[in-house]
Amino acid sequence: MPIHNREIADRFEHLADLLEIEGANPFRVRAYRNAARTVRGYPRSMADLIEDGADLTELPDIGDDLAKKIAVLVDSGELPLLDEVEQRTPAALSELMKIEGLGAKRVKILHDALDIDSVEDLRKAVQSGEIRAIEGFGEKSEEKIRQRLEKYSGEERRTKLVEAEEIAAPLVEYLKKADGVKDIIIAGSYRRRKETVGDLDILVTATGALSANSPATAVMDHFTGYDEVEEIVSRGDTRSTVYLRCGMQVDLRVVAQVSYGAAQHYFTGSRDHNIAVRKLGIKKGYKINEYGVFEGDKRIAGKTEKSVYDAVDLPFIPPELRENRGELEAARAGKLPRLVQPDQLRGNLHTHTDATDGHDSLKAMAKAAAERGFEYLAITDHSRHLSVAHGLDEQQLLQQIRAIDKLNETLEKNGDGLRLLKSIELDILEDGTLDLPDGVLDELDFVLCAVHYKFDLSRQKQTERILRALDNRHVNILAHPSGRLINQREAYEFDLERVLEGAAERGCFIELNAQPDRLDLTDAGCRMAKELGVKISIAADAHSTRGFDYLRFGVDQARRGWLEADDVINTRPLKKLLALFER
Ligand code: DGT
Ligand code: CA
Ligand code: CA
Repeated sequence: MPIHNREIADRFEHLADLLEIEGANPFRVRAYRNAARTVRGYPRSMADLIEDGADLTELPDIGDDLAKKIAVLVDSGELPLLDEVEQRTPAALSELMKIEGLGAKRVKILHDALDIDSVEDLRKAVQSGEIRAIEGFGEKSEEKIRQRLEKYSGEERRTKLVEAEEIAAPLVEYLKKADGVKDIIIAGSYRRRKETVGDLDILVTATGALSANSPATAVMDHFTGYDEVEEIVSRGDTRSTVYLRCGMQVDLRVVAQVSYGAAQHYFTGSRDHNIAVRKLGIKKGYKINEYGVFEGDKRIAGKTEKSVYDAVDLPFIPPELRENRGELEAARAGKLPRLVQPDQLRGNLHTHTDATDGHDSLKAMAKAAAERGFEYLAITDHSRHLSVAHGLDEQQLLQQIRAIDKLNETLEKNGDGLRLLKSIELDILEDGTLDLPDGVLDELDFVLCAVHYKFDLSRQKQTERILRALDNRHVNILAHPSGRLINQREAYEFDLERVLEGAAERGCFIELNAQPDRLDLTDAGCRMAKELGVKISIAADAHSTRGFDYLRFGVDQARRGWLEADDVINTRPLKKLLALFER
């Protein structure tokens, strides 16, 4: 079986973790992390690319050395450097790094001081009170670690939506090939576009299947015979559950054509939404389940999803809203939001180039944006404080500004319809001041600012730090407002409501970062912003020309947060957008 991109990426991440713990050169560590990111998100498998004779060094962040390592991994499943590093540094230390608040440095200190090699070791050390005695830790740290350990062990593993897509896409292609399969849909949280999914719930209809003496045997045989199936948990005539090699659970149900809409509705959920809809049915004397809407024994609806909603006198409710968070009431009142759609975005307001930690040049990014039909693209490289990303100082930013002006002239001459906006992703320093002086900020079209370090301030200090940054009249947008990385790093503590109120008062905007591991704001955050009158920028935070693909995940999240086109600043034409940046 060929190795998955995900497996390759995991190995590189693991290697990067261990190297970081060893105190290796940060740029070397970052090289493996960047490679992991490239491989993980790549639409074709490395194994296929190699088989086709493709040159892997053409991929972003993959040089000769990494290309060779990938080739060896695909060929033999081995990453010799990782084996070598694991000889020196216990493999389980990289798991410790996954515990919130324990970076490479602290993991190394724990290892050196107390010989802590695993989560279990850490737990014991916390219980015996040994941590507080280590220099630089103290009682407070020990307590924090204890709390985070509790959370860590209790956490069920959910899969990021982007990874679920990578797992689901080939499976769906495979299922389409089963004898007689007609319709196929992935329901559940996947269809509601939740940022993470627990398992995949797939529904199919098939010709011939489910008639009196024709159970869905062929479809089930085909499903359980999928190459990636590691374990068959249960197998029935209409329903089977398996675990895939990657650990993902998949439920497959074969449903009759007459029940397809009811099944879609039921298995899309959420459970709370279903229960609320079923209650509406009961009021009208109907029974609603996954087979249909019934009046007595008579099926009165259920072939399409719309027919289910029709039966309870409601308009169709988009899956992203189905969380029983007021959508039924809104639907009944004719007040469902007209959710923002991907094609309504006219540009992107968060982009990096190879001047800092992006992979592609200014020109390449502009070209890719023009090809997508963007009206504008803001260049927001990092500022100097973020040295690991080669952040720009004042002179370098001025240089970039001149380059953008020049490129804009060319773009205008060529009639490309794209305008580059001059901006920066400015670091918010610990005291809430900004990383570059006002003078140079005056030269920009707008300013994005963000917290990139000192995540451990108290809630009050962090909130004040951010508000102080927004006080600067040059600042327009707060990027990835909570700093969380899904499954990797929790949000820093701060008062989102106060920050949103502060943004509203100051005429600032909040970013919904579309990177599938950020999606920061959350859906609830989007709704809060909308209620408090703060508009959102759905931004790709593109680090390469392919990075614009992520915008759709941002749109998914915005839709879950009830946002309409008007709530999103980058649905506006350029002139109107620029007017919003006048504070
Ligand atoms: P997940 O997988 O944890 O991300 O979340 P879901 O929403 O995909 O949940 P899952 O896979 O347990 O079930 C899929 C859908 O099936 C769920 O959204 C609603 C429906 N469902 C499951 N169990 C029940 C139930 O006990 N009652 C009702 N009304 N619906 C259920
Ligand atoms: Ca599910
Ligand atoms: Ca399920």
